[in-house]
Amino acid sequence: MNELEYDSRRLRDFVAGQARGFTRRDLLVLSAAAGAGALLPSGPATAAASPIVKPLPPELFRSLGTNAETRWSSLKDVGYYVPVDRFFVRNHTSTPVIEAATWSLSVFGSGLRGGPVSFTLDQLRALPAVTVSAAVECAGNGRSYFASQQGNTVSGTAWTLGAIGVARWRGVRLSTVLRRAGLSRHAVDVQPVGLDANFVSGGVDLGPVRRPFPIEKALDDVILAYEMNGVDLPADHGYPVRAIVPGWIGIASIKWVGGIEVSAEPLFSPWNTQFYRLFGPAYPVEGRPFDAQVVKSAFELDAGAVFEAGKRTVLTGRSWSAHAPIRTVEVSTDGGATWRRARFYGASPGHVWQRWELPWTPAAGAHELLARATDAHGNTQPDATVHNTLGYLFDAVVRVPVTAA
Ligand SMILES: Nc1nc2c(c(=O)[nH]1)N[C@H]1C(S)=C(S)[C@@H](COP(=O)(O)O)O[C@H]1N2
Ligand SMILES: [Mo]
Repeated sequence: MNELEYDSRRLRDFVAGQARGFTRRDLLVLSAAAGAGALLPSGPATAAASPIVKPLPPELFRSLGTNAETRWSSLKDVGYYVPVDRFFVRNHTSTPVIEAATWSLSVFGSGLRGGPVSFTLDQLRALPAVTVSAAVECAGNGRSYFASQQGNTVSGTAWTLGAIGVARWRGVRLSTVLRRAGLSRHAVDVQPVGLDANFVSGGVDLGPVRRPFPIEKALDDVILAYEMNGVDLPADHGYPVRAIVPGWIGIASIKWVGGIEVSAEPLFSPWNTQFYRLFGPAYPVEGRPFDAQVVKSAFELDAGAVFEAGKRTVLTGRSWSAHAPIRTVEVSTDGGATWRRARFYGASPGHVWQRWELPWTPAAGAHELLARATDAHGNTQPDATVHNTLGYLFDAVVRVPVTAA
């Protein structure tokens, strides 16, 4: 699927007002009512329950409201896959409690030949299963660097680089489910809908978390996952079933899926109109839609890490691109003055990310570490990312301060 083509087609539909469920006028009204600050999550629906169920020990996570990001230092000496105990969580509201025994998935809409079809968890598990290696990465991963490195003003969760995780997801291909449900050849868009609480922004109830993708992507590599790293999907990651949309921004991978709309007309939701579009001086007033992730790199350490001066150490990290396998990673330990090529190690199933290492013997004092990756299509990381007001797709080289003493 050519995402650029899809995005520009949907942009034309949107501007032409062919946006059932969410119009350009709604967007303008909401944007005016809400203001930039109100684009932040409104917090847990009830004060009693934590928005996240699993423990969030500070050595593994940085808590950010209803969300928690992985500490990169916690990925050192951890294999290719991110264990559930340190996998980041991004919740618009709170992790819901869902009983698998009473749960069912309803597939419905004008893109089916007949009426709605529902599936129990046992029925989904009885369908042919696949296992895929894929990342879930928030579109806002790295957002805080717009402010700290570039002096830009952005709104949204102030992630560093910990809003990504790679896991082995097992489930059923969405194509299998759609065909069983009676897919019509007129279907154009598919939209999973979450069972978590409606998202309220600026006093406006935007309904359940949902975001459409084109039928071409749905039939290509999307799965409905019920296992993560060999165990039942944990509550925070979408139990009992979530979508996994490889290569696309995390919001496409809807958790706690209760329904899937299959439509013969383009679908729109606040999550592809009001949010998850590029707004700002460099973009059209209606914003530029996007779906795919960009190239990024991270060191497996936390900013401010302290090394022993004069002692050889091995810097490690990971780089990733949604478009192609990583081809090279260059590292600078002197603020970008000189660069060395990092050595790749380890298997990379699915080429979701690439692990790398580089020896370094730091002199006493302050240092700035930088890593810059290039993928096999030549996509690389710029020195600065073009500003967008919601702080998405930060792909610039991150400067990591460390010291040796
Ligand atoms: N139903 C539902 N699905 C959702 C979300 C949500 O709040 N509700 N958050 C989305 C966003 S923005 C991201 S980045 C990913 C995060 O997945 P994780 O919490 O399993 O890491 O889930 C997506 N799916
Ligand atoms: Mo996200």
